[in-house]
Amino acid sequence: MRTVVRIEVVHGDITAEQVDAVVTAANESLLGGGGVDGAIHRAAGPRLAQAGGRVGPCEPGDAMATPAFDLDPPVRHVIHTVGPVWEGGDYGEDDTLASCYRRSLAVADELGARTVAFPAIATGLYGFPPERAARIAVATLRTTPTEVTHIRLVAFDRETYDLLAAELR
Ligand code: AR6
Repeated sequence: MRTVVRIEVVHGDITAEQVDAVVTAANESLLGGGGVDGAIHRAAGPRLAQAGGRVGPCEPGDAMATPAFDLDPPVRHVIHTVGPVWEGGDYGEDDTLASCYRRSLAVADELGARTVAFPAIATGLYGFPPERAARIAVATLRTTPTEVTHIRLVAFDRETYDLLAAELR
């Protein structure tokens, strides 16, 4: 296996991405929540929560797949990953976050997904400092062996966009 060919940052709503798989920043239940998870569940429809309930629960740092249901093609899969709740940084939060990105790529490989969109996992409700999260996201995605060819880092706000763009330079 090689590493990802292309990683780019884009500004916008992840539910509009045209990729094989979208990653959601879920909670352990995989039944849906707020933030990006809420947006993805609204777009995918109620079957997403039912499917999440069947495959979950999911531990922080792990990732699990379901179909994408009502999300528009070409999106076929939702990869649910659970970030760390930020507790100051001394509780393994960095490793858990890196594991979210690694495990999401591994699940994408199992699904045969080649293009994957990621949100800024754990930087919303879970409170992970955005700059530190951007560094971990880019470093992990750059170094993890995978068959995924193209990653789109979807920033919902300007600050996240700028931080990810700076890491990619
Ligand atoms: N597209 C892309 N990014 C988005 C979108 C969107 N539509 N909406 C929000 N973001 P968060 P977490 C950004 O809170 O911190 C849920 O309730 C947001 O601005 O969604 O991992 C789950 O069920 C931020 O940059 O996820 C869990 O309970 C990033 O997505 C909990 O929140 C992540 O923010 C997970 O918290």
